[in-house]
Amino acid sequence: MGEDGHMGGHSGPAGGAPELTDVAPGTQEFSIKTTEYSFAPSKIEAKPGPATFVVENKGQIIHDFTVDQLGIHFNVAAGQTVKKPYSVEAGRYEFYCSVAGHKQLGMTGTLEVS
Ligand SMILES: [Cu+2]
Repeated sequence: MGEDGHMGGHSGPAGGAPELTDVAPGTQEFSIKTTEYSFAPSKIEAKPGPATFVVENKGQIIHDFTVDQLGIHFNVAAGQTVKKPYSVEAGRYEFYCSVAGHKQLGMTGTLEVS
């Protein structure tokens, strides 16, 4: 049992008032797929502010998603999808997998925030 089923999503508006959600206005979400040994896409363009990264590991071994300058770092086990909220500042950054050797094998990309 790996899922706690606590997504809390509502669907279907019930009236004229705007729906309230638990997502802050302006929150942007980026879906990234990873495998041995690459990220797709390898270039992400974001706006400064809250940014949620959703990394799906379609490979056979663990990978992670790391951006040193922004304090982003989380592991994604094989076959898992991990979603993490962060905040990003303007700049051009390298993201990569910090598992030993993986960056050298091609697990890098560019995160451009402007
Ligand atoms: Cu990796």
